[in-house]
Amino acid sequence: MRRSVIFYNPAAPYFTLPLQFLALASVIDRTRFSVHIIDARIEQSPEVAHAKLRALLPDALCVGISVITGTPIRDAVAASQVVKSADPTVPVVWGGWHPSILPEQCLREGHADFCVKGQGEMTFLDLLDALSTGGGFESIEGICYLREGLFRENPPRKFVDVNHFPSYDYSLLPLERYFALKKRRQLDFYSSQGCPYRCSFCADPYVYNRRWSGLRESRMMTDVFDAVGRYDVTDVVFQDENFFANKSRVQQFCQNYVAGGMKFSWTATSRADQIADLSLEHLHLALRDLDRAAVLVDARAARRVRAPIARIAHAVSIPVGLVRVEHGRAVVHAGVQPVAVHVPVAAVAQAVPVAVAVRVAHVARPVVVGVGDNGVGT
Ligand code: B12
Ligand code: SF4
Repeated sequence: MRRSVIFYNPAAPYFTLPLQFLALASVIDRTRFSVHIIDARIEQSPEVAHAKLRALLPDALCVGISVITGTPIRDAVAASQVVKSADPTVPVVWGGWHPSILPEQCLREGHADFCVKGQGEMTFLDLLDALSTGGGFESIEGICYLREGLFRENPPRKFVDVNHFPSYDYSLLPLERYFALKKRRQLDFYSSQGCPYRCSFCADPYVYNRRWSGLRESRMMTDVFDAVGRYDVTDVVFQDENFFANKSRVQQFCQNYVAGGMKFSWTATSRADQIADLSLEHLHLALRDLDRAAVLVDARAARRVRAPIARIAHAVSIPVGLVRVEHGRAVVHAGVQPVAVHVPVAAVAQAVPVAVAVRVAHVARPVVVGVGDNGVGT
């Protein structure tokens, strides 16, 4: 009988697709293991998600929980406790950004049996092998665990080029439910992993050690355009840490987007200086369908980015607003043409010094650029 691998996404008020589970599921041999994804975000309540989790435990080889720092930790802990109280023999694996940064703390709190650090695909595959065959864990790169109270951190796993991984199987998710909750047919897509920069406020340099790898243009194009057509998608959100890290990849994507007469809108994040460094020709190409744009910037970086923003505004002949985030509040910057912006209040409250995305109201093709307190950002 196939054992089940259960993935659990803790409750949080967002409806972003759980791409991490599509990434992990893409490498799992599903003739050996059956994969179940429970996303507490799309369930009526965490309790309903916990009931689903409990019901799946009898066949479970392990439960993988994805954890980012902040409020989702509360339900990550609750879900781990559900597993431990229903069947303490089922191993709980925590992966994602938070356990990648603080694995010892996560393990010592007693909620996880294993933490997976960084890129999860190959590490999780090895862990599944060991769990299903009763093999040892000492040789599995990228995992941490406790043995007789001692924290064991195995050597790090070598970062794998994302082109080695299969395409995501979006049919593993109830996409229509996500579209309904998002109120648009918006698809999240991950076209690259890691980031070559090291902004002081960011988790990326710790987790990916400044490595970056992106899908080759041809693969990216096929995967994105295929998903858009198959699921009748109107908006694509690239959830890459740094979509623009490789300029020629982006240029080719834009060219094919235009040549293919694509109609979907797309959003991606970039370091502000990557945008500011674009040639005028490429700025025009990138921003050609915009009717306005906004740059959200930490107050301390406002002065430094004013000149590049003025240059962008001049080049594209559209209103470009600069929104300062000051003491947790968004302020439309004087002297720059104001635009109507909707900044998610919760995001702004946490935005100092981290830059966050801004959605520009009534914009056909929104551009989203953020800047951190050291003049750079995502
Ligand atoms: C989508 C997103 C959001 C969405 C939804 C967040 C959510 N809670 O789901 C929104 C816009 C709401 C958001 C908000 C915030 N976010 Co955010 N967000 C992202 C983003 C851009 C994409 C996530 C994604 O889909 N990744 C794609 C998947 C494939 O990658 P992955 O999750 O890393 O998964 C891989 C590995 O981590 C691992 N893995 C992951 N889970 C698991 C589980 C198991 C069992 C295993 C084995 C492995 C594993 O394997 C996967 C494949 O390699 C990431 C950056 C990024 N690119 O990851 C930031 C990121 C997660 N966000 C971050 C931050 C800081 C925030 C905010 C605090 C920002 C702010 N100041 O307001 C808020 C609040 C978030 C919260 N605490 O609830 C940080 C988190 C750092 C941390 N310590 O956890 C990140 C990493 C950005 C960064 N570079 O610093 N965010
Ligand atoms: S903030 Fe953005 S550009 Fe800076 S290190 Fe993080 S992902 Fe890279």
